[in-house]
Amino acid sequence: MKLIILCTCTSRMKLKVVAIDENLNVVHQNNVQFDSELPEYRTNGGVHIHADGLTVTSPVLMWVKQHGSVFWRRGASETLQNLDPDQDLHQLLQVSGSTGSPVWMDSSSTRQCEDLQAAAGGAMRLAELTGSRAYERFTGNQISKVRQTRPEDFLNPERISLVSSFAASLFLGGYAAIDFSDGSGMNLLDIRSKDWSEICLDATAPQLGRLLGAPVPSTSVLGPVSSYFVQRYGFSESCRVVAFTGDNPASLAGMRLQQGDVAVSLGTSDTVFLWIQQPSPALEGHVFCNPLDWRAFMALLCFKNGSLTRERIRNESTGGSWELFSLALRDTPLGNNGHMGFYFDSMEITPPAVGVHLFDPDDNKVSSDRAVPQVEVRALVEGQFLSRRLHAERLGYSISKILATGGASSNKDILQVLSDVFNAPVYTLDVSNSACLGSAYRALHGTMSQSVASFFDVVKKAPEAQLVVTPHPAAQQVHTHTHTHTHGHAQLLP
Ligand code: XUL
Repeated sequence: MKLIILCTCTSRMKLKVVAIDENLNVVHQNNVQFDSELPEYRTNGGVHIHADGLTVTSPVLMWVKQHGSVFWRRGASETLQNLDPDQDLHQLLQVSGSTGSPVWMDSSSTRQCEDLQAAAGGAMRLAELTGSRAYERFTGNQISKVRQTRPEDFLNPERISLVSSFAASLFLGGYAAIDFSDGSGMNLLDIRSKDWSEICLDATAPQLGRLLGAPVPSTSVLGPVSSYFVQRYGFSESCRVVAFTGDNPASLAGMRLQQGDVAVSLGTSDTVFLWIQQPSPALEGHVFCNPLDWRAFMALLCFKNGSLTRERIRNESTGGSWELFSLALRDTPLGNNGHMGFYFDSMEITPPAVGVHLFDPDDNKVSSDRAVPQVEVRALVEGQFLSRRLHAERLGYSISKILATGGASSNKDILQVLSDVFNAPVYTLDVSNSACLGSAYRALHGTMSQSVASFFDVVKKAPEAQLVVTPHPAAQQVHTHTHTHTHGHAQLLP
């Protein structure tokens, strides 16, 4: 086979890999489960949750997720360039990097967020500049917090990477640039000029521009793969490394999302994202630079209580069985006879709320302990999707067709609820792991002459998304009612 494009992609629980050939066929898929296969890191669900309940970190060498940061110590660049092909990477890298990397679930940097917003002239001004008001998980605020609270980790760093550019650095054997798209999740990048914002850099840490290096378009080729990978793993010397990016931008590529399509990812986090031509940032949601076309943008809404919350209710209400969870959805009516729930097991991102809020048909708040298990299952899933829809509509996004991805997109009963709540048909791709596939497509596109082939030309032979479910004819009526009703729970939709 002439060409294999290999890409890795991390999620909170596991590291995944997909390889495609030049005809876009998936020739290999695999993953490493962090908790069970790398028990030495002692993670739970891939992370360490600290005693304050807000700080969430992961061991750097486990290659976790976006919005994480890696602080390289002085001398690390030299280590990277001279990796000994007779040794494992994790042995060689003991000398570089820091111990715990704050990850996207972290919500402990509120003070740093407030300071950044004050420096930028307010939350809306910061959103106008960087695409988002200050968010705790965004890397600039995390860097600020490390500098203030763990000065020993900030002592003379040589470079600061995102987890995406950290992983690219390993393949490159040198520091890899941060791409515009993942760089948009830092509260530091001016999404219009595509350069670091001086105001934000100054408010975050001294010399930060130098420590981050210049950001590059997500389609950039960064250089040849390092000799370590050639000698130890037999990579071809002509293999090139294309800029790595975050999971949501990679998913946009994997779903070949075009203007007008809306993707709903039901994975580690639930996200709603779409391709937009012009940025109109708001106090809610994010605008990122587009990973496929540097002139365009992507809008993103992120919900922290996604799969983990579905898994908790599955464990508590249906004995850990997805079959019984699905049955509960089939056995309960659209609109759940007026029972409604909002489940924020940990501090939610959109909206910033916490706790379980379950309401009976008369709108009285009831305890989850007394709920009938099937009713609770539907209350959770309908509540999650109602919230996704309300927040997307608030930002003016109209949704007529949904492309679903992420782990839960393989469950047709969950997708039926998604379709009913949005009153829109739902499509999926064969591979539910669109972030990984998207990274492979991006790599293929990156290595071709981009003046000759656009991304969409390169992936035009990829399999089309398949229609999985259409909304029930009564869905619009039922959910217009619940929708109006939901607006009553104003505290959950601040
Ligand atoms: C996006 C975000 C999450 C993480 C984890 O801004 O924080 O989607 O990427 O999936």
